[in-house]
Amino acid sequence: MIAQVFPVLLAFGANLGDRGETIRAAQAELAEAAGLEHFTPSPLRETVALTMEGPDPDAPRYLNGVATAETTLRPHELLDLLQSVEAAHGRERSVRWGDRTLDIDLILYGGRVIKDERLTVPHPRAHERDFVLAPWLDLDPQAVLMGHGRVSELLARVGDTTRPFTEDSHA
Ligand code: PH2
Ligand code: MG
Ligand code: MG
Repeated sequence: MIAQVFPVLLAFGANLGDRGETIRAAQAELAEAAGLEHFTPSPLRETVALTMEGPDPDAPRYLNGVATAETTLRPHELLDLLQSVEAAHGRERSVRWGDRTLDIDLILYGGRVIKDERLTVPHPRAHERDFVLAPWLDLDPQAVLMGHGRVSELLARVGDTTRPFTEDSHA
């Protein structure tokens, strides 16, 4: 039997360590992973840390990006893969929304709606996060977030506080 293929959107974030190196290394691992094809990363953006108390300009800044891909993995298999890559890059899960070396979130999985203890898809806050919307728009100016509409309009509504990140600026 031929496995079904689902388009997915992944979001990447890091605000500790060599952020760009970590995200690009994680993306290279995912691009090679079994069950993920056509892995296409966005440019990275420099963003202010959003904490439980709101944006914190004094916290270490994040680099954020997204990637599109196609997968034959089931949602929880893909989540296992993402969490294994996070763990390989020193991710510790202690403080909610705390500083981290690497966060990889599953934003969209085909047109599926998933809600359980481990996974909520579409990601419940993607529509209000410039650090997800802006790099996604870089990758796909026509992008639409299921349930919320055009990414260009969502980003205009929330306001874009992100900054382009030039990856060769510190090479
Ligand atoms: N991720 C969080 C909490 N806050 N802030 C920025 N700028 N970027 C993130 O990726 C981010 C965040 C929880 O996952
Ligand atoms: Mg996250
Ligand atoms: Mg996460």
